[in-house]
Amino acid sequence: MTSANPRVGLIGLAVMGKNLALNIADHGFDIAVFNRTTSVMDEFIKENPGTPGQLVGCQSLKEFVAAIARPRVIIVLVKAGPAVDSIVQQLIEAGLDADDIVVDAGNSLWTDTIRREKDYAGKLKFFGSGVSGGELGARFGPSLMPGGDPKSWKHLEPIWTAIAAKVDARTGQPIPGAEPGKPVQGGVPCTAYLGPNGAGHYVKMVHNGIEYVDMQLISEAYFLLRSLLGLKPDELAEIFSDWNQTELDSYLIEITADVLRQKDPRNKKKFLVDVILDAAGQKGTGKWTASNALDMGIPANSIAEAVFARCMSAIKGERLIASKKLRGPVIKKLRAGKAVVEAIRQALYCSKICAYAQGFQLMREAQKEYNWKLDFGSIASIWRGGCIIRAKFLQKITDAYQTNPQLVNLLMDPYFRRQIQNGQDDWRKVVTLAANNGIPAPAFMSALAYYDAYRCAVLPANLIQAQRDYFGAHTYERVDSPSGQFFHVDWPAENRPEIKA
Ligand code: NBP
Repeated sequence: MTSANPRVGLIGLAVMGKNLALNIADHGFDIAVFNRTTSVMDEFIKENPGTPGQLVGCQSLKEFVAAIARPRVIIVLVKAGPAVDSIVQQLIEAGLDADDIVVDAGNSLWTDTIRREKDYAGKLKFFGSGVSGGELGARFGPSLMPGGDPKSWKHLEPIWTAIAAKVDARTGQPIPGAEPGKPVQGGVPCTAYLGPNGAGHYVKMVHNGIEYVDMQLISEAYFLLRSLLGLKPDELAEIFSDWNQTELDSYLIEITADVLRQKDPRNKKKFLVDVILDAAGQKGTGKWTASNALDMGIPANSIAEAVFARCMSAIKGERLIASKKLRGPVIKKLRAGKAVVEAIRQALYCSKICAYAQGFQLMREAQKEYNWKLDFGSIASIWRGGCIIRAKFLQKITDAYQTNPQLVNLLMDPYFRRQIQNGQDDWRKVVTLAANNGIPAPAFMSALAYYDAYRCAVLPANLIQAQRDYFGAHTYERVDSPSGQFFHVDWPAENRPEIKA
């Protein structure tokens, strides 16, 4: 017999579910757990005795539903997609009440969350929440991005606030040091209610889109340093460690230094990075972000470029053949010196600012489309700890949106304007170096193109409009007539009159 009295349950004991369940139990919440393959659950219970809150293993969903006090808060962490609907359907059959809250904490597509909230209305309260931070984040403090009915949030809030990563209220820096059974006390939790229906999953998707660019930019910096300076991985690790003491201070830079120091477990004379195949995988959230940018007509070109860069990496066989046939310049090695390293650091920082600017532009557009009221300062602040893109400079983004909640683009914030002003000469030099030496740096280049296009009062789209009118009578607006008036010329005959369309 158990003395436990869970108000919360969790379904799906893979990497994320196991760790999140332990995190919840560490904070004193009794928690019922279930996994489709029940042996996984049995093993999990056996391996984890003595958490402050009790883990109650359940052999069936009926038993699981019966074990939780009402209104139930049930966290689902199964593979995103049809498995979520399958589980919800089974929960309904197992006796869930209309007041029970089902929190989909996986990487679900935000439109699925909007649909599910409607589909299950009256049967249960469906709620979406992004969770970021991978295995360790889930265990000791993730960044949590909840969206759904505000009344449901009231039930989830105490749990989410307790288990989220914490940052120092004054500096915004993550508070380290959580360990099993001893969660961090104090600090500001990296979670906040973001808005109704799909808002949480949308923000999580954009987080992942930014994560794709962040990783691509770091890999391009690594590749340039390596190709131009001929440095070895452990020497590069030192550079990344140094960069982690600057504005680039972030989880991804920190782990890059670790990765570069790692020796091959099969052959200690080699570095692991040198024996890892250069073909990057992806699970789809970057692609969702890029295709949503295309759907909404928002220029998030670096996010798209980062997805395409993974696609390019994946066609390794074709690249191998092409590498023997297609010619480019011979790389002119440079002498390793502070100036080149600093230029690449600046290029990385300026490009990173553009990538975040694009991500926030996307969220700004989405909130119009879905009638959300996203608080961008709050979003940046809950990304300061726990998640994969956690970084010191997120505090600056929080500051920018707190100073001006109507900020149109991050590039227009005085701090970020100054940063790009300081770094852009180096950024341009690095992009030139990459082009002249034939070293691919698509995210650096696309970020610079984004910056230059955004600051350009006149783009060559006038010519595009003329071409469109020529071949398809698509009409154009004139710079000397009010906006919304359209004209057409009967091309190509000379001196044909302009017709108001
Ligand atoms: P996976 O995404 O690998 O899913 C495995 C879990 O889903 C197992 O518990 C499995 O049960 C269960 N499952 C599947 Br598959 N199909 C099911 C079905 N039809 N009915 C019931 N259960 C089913 O696990 P994960 O990597 O822990 O991720 C969980 C969620 O969190 C995903 O949405 C993921 O995208 C998201 N996420 C993952 C990370 C990460 O770093 N891994 C980070 C952030 C978010 P079984 O044991 O019976 O097969």
